[in-house]
Amino acid sequence: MSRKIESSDIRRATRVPPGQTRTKNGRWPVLHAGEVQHVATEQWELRAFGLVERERTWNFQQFAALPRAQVSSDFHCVTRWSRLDNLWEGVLARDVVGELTLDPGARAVMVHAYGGFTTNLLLEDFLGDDVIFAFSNEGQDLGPEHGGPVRLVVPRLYAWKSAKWVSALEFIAEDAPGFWERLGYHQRGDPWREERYASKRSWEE
Ligand SMILES: Nc1nc2c(c(=O)[nH]1)N[C@H]1C(S)=C(S)[C@@H](COP(=O)(O)O)O[C@H]1N2
Ligand SMILES: [Mo]
Repeated sequence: MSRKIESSDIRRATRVPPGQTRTKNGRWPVLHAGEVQHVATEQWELRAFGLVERERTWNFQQFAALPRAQVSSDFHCVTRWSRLDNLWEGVLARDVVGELTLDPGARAVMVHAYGGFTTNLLLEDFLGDDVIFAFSNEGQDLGPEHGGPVRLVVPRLYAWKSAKWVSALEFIAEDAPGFWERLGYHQRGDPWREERYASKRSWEE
């Protein structure tokens, strides 16, 4: 049986962050840089490396056997659409990290995706109780356009942190910019604080 988790944002009096507009009738835009990645479940794997005691790789079958959870959460794209009340099912980031022994020096994670996309998260954000590696949305397996067979979902940050076609977790000592962050997007991306762009380019800091 899978645990049910409600993202704390679901209980806010105001659900739509500043500068955002709700998508109508459950519409779910498809957005990414580059090409849709077609990764068959038989090929898919998730690798954990960097500041871990032992590197680890799960194939799809092994990953799907980890404890399951369902997360209800909102999804906010920095291009100003928000899709409320998503039901995701998958494996919590906490439970994935529970399978690893992180080095005490690990402070952040670089999430890698098939196709070369990357995005960075502080460990405290990655280990939020609502962060999930999702197989499905509203009971439907994720198609390739939405990041299937497995995507990350980080409900409390802008959706560019929710890497589709996730392939690896690299644990690192210092936060470092990923794909969009290097192009001027905010290092953290909290939609409630409108952390859309970095005030300075990260390489100038
Ligand atoms: N691998 C990968 N994941 C990605 C992106 C990307 O370009 N590549 N774009 C992000 C952005 S900007 C958004 S808004 C969401 C969109 O997810 P969706 O297409 O399922 O709505 O995916 C995120 N994950
Ligand atoms: Mo986005």
